[in-house]
Amino acid sequence: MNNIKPNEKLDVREILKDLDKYVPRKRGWVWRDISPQQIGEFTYVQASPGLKNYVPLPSARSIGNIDPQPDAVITTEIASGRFEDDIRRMRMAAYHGADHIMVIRTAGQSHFDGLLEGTPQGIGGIPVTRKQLRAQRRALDIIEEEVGRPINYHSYVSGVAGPEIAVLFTEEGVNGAHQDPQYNVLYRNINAVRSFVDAAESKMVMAYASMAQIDGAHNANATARDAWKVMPELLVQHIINSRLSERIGIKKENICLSTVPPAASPTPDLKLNLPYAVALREFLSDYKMRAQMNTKYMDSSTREATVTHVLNLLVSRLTSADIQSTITPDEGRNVPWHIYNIEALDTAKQAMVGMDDLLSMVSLKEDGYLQEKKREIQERAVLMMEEIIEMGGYFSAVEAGMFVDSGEYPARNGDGISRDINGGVGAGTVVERDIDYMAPVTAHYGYNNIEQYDKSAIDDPSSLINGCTFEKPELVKFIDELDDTDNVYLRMDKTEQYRSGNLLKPEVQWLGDGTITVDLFFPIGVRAAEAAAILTGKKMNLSNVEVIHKEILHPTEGTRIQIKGNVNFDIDIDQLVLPEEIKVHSEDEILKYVKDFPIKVVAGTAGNDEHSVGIREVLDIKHGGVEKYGIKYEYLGTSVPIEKFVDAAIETKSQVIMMSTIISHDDTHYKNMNKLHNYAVEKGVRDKLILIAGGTQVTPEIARINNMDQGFGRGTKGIQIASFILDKHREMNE
Ligand code: Z98
Repeated sequence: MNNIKPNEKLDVREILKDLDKYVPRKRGWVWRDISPQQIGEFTYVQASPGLKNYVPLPSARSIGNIDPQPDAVITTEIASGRFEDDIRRMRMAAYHGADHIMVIRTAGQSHFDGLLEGTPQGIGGIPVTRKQLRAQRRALDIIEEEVGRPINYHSYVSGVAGPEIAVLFTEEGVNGAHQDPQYNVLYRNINAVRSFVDAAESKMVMAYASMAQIDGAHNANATARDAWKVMPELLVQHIINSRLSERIGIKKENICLSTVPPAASPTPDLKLNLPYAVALREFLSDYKMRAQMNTKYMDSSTREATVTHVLNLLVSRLTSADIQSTITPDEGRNVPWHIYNIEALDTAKQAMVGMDDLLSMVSLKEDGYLQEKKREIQERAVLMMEEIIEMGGYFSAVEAGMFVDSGEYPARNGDGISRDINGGVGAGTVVERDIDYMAPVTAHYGYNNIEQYDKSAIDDPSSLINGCTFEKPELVKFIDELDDTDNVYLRMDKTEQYRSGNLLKPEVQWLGDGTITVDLFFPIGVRAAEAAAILTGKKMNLSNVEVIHKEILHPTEGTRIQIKGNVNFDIDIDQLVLPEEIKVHSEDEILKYVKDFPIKVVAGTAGNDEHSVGIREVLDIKHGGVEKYGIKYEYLGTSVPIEKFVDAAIETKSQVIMMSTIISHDDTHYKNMNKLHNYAVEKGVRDKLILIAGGTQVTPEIARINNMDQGFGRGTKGIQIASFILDKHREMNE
């Protein structure tokens, strides 16, 4: 199982087998090994070692398929509701450069006051249960071997069950978590005292497990009316949580600020975001930056989201990012699509590599607007901190509604979030520890009074009970499934035919979901276009048709619409007819061969055929025709008599004839091929010539049946023809 190969599917049933006995391989967060890399002729400065197995960026095709990896850990959030499907997406993500997989807990799981067990299906996330965590960590243990780089697994430690979750995460080898009591207080209305006490315990456990901790300041961004107005408060929130974490014992290198550029274009993006980023990094330089995109200003346009993402990445490169998060436009669509995870990862990788070592060429100005604005943000933050202290501290400040007010501090609009210190979920549940209180567990915050039982156990309290689950995984109680109507086995049985059978369906998030998108344009205004799009989907036999994106191109001239819907058919893999695979050699290999054995081609369009565009494309250097690979050619023009091809080949001492034959009525193309072959035989040169026919109706099979050495159809590239010529020439001269 651990030796999975790239050409084998990950078998989720194998991962679930004997899961009760699986122990994660390691604990703790892993940063990338940052070091300059020489890849081909390029040197990358802000870089990390390459992967064993990967999928490079599309354009790498023309750059030796290189896949340079940037310095920052790259995150993707994966949680479709079904962890078994997410595992496959994680593997795809790892191949594209993700080494931080965040799983989102199902809608508002902070409201749960205990742990869930089994594998129920989630909504907008997965119900993070022990079984799901263990299965996913086990899958990642395999995937990280495959790509040759550690992969960090991450979720959230929040809600009134926060400490229990921190313990669960430690036991299951989770490597990072969001933990910020301010999140509980402000956004989940959990009692403030309870939240800070729980945070102390949770952070202590996370420190023990060397987990990376990410704060929740960015939620102020997402919640505020105008996200750029809360910049001073963001600094305050970061400071409160990171200092708390440090005091409790989390190593500075594992304390990460969740920083989000507060504005997005059409605001003057960089004029707001860059001074903010500089202010933040200057104030909190001891800690790590987890840079995430601004989700508040992300809509359903993938194009717009990508531009915002790239501008955010520019800010990261002009300042710093230790973790570069990627958020997908799914946020605006409420459908987690595999493809958008991968697109966002590629955007991050491409932009970061593209902006490698930027600061060796440009620098941030040390005077003027940038510095003044930075200072202004910092001053506002310091003033806010001072006022909080004057008010009597954090709890009083929250009560007074100091946070997420729509005014830019010190301006106040009186609409901030206000929480009563005695109110909220879990109010009144914090009690002082009794004088003889004792908890014989590893990683426990505060007064524990071990010495009353055994002084020698002070540094190792769990020795009093022969070790706890942190040291002895066999003590962990593994509960498999609690719900016999909603669990992974039932879900997998339902889709088994798509897993191990020969059926296939298009998919966006779950195996066999049958969902597709269709891009449409209607020459009409948006309301009518929307209705027309839905009807189009229905007429295409799609079910559950929904508009997921619309863009006005002109109020009356036209609207772009994207719909999604489900297909109700299966594709039988055994019935698929796959076109013949055309082997290609590398550019260098062909160039070298042709240098050693010069090759000449005569080419033209046959008989009465005047269609010369296709043949020119595969001949001329401009679009990568055979000329690009050192092959010389003699172009005979259009409507070339068949005999002339052979006579010209003899005359010019060419080894290859490339005959284009587009016209196909009356089987002209078949006839041309046979005529060419027969004439070459008649002239006694057939065994010395490579005969190639090309054209829109030509397939390799048709050409070979009709006595050609090979045929090439629509979409052929010069390198495919050059590769064939190389192989055939080599074979003939052996
Ligand atoms: C991110 N997905 O930051 P619930 N704690 C903190 C959080 O920021 C969040 C939760 C807990 C984005 C933002 N953040 C989502 C500090 C959520 C989640 O209540 O179980 O959903 O807690 O990557």
